[in-house]
Amino acid sequence: MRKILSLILLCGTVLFFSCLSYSQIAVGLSEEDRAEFARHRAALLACLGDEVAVIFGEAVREDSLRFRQNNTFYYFTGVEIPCAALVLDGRDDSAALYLMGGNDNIWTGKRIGPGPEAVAEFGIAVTKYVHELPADLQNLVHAGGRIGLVFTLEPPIAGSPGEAWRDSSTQYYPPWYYHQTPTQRYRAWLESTLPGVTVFDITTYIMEMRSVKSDWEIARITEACRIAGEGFAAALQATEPGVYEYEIEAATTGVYVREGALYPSFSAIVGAGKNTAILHYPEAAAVVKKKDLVLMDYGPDYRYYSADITRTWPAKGKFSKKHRKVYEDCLEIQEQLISFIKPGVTLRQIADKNKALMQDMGYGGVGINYFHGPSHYLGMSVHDVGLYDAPLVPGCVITVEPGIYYKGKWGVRIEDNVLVTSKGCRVLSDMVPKDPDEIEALMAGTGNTR
Ligand SMILES: [Mn+2]
Repeated sequence: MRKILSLILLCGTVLFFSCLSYSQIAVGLSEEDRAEFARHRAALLACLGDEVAVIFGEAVREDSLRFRQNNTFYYFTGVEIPCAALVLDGRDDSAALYLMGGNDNIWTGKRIGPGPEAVAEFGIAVTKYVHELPADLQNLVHAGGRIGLVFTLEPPIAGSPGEAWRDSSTQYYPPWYYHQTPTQRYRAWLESTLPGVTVFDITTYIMEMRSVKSDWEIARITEACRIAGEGFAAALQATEPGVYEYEIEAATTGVYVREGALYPSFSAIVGAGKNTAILHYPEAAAVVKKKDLVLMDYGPDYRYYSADITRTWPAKGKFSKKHRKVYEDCLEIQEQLISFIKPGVTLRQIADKNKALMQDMGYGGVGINYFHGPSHYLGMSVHDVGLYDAPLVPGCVITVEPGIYYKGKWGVRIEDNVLVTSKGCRVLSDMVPKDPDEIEALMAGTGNTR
């Protein structure tokens, strides 16, 4: 009887937890989600004082890839419908959501339009049709007035606001590629729709808000890290001499998508042999050879929050003496950097410390190392908003990713994601196998991912 009872209990537990994990990937917003987005709007309204701001959502994709909202719009609404807009009015602290109307039952199916369903789903009291936006803005802001706009918009996937869609992108690429950024288009449209109105930038407010993560945001990043752990375990097990680098990527991507991370945080960097020494090696198209190390830098985007993890492992499942020595030194440096992180420290100080540690350990000679920055902010974007010289505060999430490279030959990089706490920091990605013995055990099929 007791056996049957415990069996029932076990089945119940399994069922309970599988339902729990299923509900995590269900489409739609929870009460907690709505409350979080409402807090974000309230915080921006507090910054706006008596001013008005408009935030534009992402347009319909021309490339037929899965729609992904831009980070800023998602942060304030949770809306994943193309061509939406949000108006915040600081004079009465009100918000209005503008949506396209109607369902497309033939091609794309259900789409929430303005009305009671949108009010209930997004928790914004006023919902309207997007075509009402111009007239509403004209009623809200008159000549001589001001309207806030995000001048530095992020690209649809990952990348920090400072990295793409920037008005200064022509300094990196020929100007014909970036004739007009979305921001320039929005701004031009606002200026022609609202003659005599000054359009001002609200990016700074949003950057400050987003650089400190709430518990709700930390939970999403932690979930992204957990999914990464599963993905890397699959990658280790998919590795053997003779496979292509992209087969390792495929094993990982399969796990990410299965776990509800429908986008990657960025394109996978998977390299074997000398490709491990190319920091952002993009092809993932070479064959893994017996004596190679494999380096993978790849994270899932779980419901608009990123993980960014790197691990390095031996193709045949056992580190050579030479590889293991460098791997363990890299790990030692990473552990020292992690123990250095606490409120008040800046990313520049972490980078300086990284370089000093590497030089002390003999990795500063000719042909060795690039000394790339070992840390960047992480959040909705893989290179998230935050300032290089700003003292870290509790709630900041950053990466710690020292790398040791023999230029043109091979390299090791180990990357984890850490949350700055009041006392120091906490590693959010410690479920991803990292200890060399643990990696070898997992590849031999006897390990587990904890
Ligand atoms: Mn990184």
